[in-house]
Amino acid sequence: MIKVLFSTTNKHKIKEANETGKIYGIEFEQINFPYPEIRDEKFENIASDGVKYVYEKIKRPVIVDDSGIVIDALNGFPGTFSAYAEKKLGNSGILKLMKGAENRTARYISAVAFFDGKILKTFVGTVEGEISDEERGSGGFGYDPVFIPAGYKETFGENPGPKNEISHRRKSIEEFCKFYVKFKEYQEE
Ligand code: ITT
Repeated sequence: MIKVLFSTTNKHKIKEANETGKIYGIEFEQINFPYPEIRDEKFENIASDGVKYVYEKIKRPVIVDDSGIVIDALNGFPGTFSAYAEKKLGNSGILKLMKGAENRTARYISAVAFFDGKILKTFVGTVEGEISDEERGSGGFGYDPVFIPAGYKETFGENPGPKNEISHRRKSIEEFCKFYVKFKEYQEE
C-alpha cells in the first residue's frame, strides 16, 4: 500500500477516499491541520491554497479536498460556502430557500489538491443531481439527505450504496490516484 497524507477534519472524506484508494493500492491517512480557507468561487483555488498552507506546516507531500454543493435555483449558492451554510442553515434551511423552486438541479463538486513542495496538482470531480422536497435518510453526511443523484430516485442519505461509484469525490480521488501511481513509479526509476 502507498500511504498518502490527507489533511481534513472530516472523517467521512477519509472513509470515502479509502474506498477508492484501495482499488489503486493507496491508503489515505487522516491528519488534522485545518487551513484558513480563502474566499473564492472556485473549489480548486481554495484547495490549492490550502494544500500549500498545510505543506508549509508539515513539509511532507499531502492532499486536501475542498468540496460542496452548487444549487442552480440559488445562483450557485452555497457553493464554496457549503460548510458555512450547513452550519448556519442546515438541510432544513436549504429546503426553505428552495420552497416553490421548480428547477431543483444541483451538483456536488470536489477539488482535491496535492502538493509536495514542487508539484501542485488539482483534480476536480462533479456529480449532477437534484434537491429533494424533504430530508430523506440518514446515511452519508452533510447534504446527502437532500441530494438525489441524476438517474436515481433516492437521496444519498436513503441509499448511500451507489455514492462511491458515482460521486464527485470518487472522481476527484480516482484522478488523483491515477496520477500518483504513475508519479511514484517515475520517482522510483
Ligand atoms: P475539511 O475542510 O476539514 O476537509 P469540511 O467538512 O469543513 O472538512 P469543506 O470545507 O470542503 O469540508 O466543506 C464541504 C461542505 O460540503 C460541508 O458542509 C460538507 O458537509 C459538504 N459536502 C462535501 N462533500 C459532501 C458529500 O460527499 N456529501 C455531503 N455533503 C458534502
